[in-house]
Amino acid sequence: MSENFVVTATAPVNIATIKYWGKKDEKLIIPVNDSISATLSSDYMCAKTTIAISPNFEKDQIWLNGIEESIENPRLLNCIRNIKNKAKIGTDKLKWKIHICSENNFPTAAGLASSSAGYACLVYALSHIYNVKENISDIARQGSGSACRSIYGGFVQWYTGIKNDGSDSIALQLAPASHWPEMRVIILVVNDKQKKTSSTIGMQRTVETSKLLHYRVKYCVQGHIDKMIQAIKNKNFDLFAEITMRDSNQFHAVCLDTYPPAIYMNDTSHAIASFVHEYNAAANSYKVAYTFDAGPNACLFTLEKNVPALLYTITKVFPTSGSVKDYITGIPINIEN
Ligand code: 2P0
Repeated sequence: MSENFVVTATAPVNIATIKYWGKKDEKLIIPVNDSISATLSSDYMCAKTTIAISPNFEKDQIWLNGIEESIENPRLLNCIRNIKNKAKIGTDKLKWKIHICSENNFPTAAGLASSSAGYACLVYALSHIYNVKENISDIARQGSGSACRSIYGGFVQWYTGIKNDGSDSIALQLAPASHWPEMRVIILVVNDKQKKTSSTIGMQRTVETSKLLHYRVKYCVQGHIDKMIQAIKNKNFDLFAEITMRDSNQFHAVCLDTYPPAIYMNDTSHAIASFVHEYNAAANSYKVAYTFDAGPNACLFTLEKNVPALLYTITKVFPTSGSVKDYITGIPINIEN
């Protein structure tokens, strides 16, 4: 692997069922609470990154979705530096300039977890170029917090950790996708425009202004984490669905408690949430659960047996919504050469 000076990797997004929102260390990206997510199959929603190093390149350069961007991005430079510090290639090659070309096959920064896939992919590709074999989730975390969870497939927990240097703030797999192969995700794309308040700015403002966040972190999240682990372990969809929706609702309540408020859900998002509750009530059981990230788009978790009837009803109730059906994956990151 150390002789590969061009590498292409793909990495999928992950969808949090227990949300990360707020940092206790902005620079190291250490979260205020643990979070749990499911990594999707890389077929539909993924980032693809090609990295090359060469003695013939004159300068470091990066292109995102075909457009050249400044390489002077502190998080990006941090990831490159951290990987190079662990590199197992000749020192001459460490001096070669780097070209990075990254693209998403889904809307960037529309609250569809694009940064999670982007930085997971970047750090993974870098680790192959520079021949780094160690755990890289703590490096991916320093690119974008949620990226550390996309390093693994299936159901993943990102631990806050207790060390000040963030070295134990890492992601680990709770269960592989094969543990619960019936689980499905349906994404309802409500709006694919770039969101007004980035997650980074939004959560910073929340930490500074929301008392509700402190209540959430002190009294609620650990309970959600414990129940979510139990739900995944026992394949208990009722519990999984209830906790997923409760945590999403609390996260958006915290966003609303932020001052000025960070508003991510719109009228259609709320209509989808109401629809889910009505759909479950009519069935007298949990058939589906919603979760919303920092944007209006809905991620619905359901079981394979429920997908046909659910999709049929969704297309009747929300005729213009674009939807993507996806799976929880066991192979989070692919390397192409
Ligand atoms: C999550 N989100 O757990 C939550 C839920 C959005 C809502 O992780 O500042 O893009 O780069 O660490 O990772 C979005 O946060 O923020 C996010 P940074 P990131 O998936």
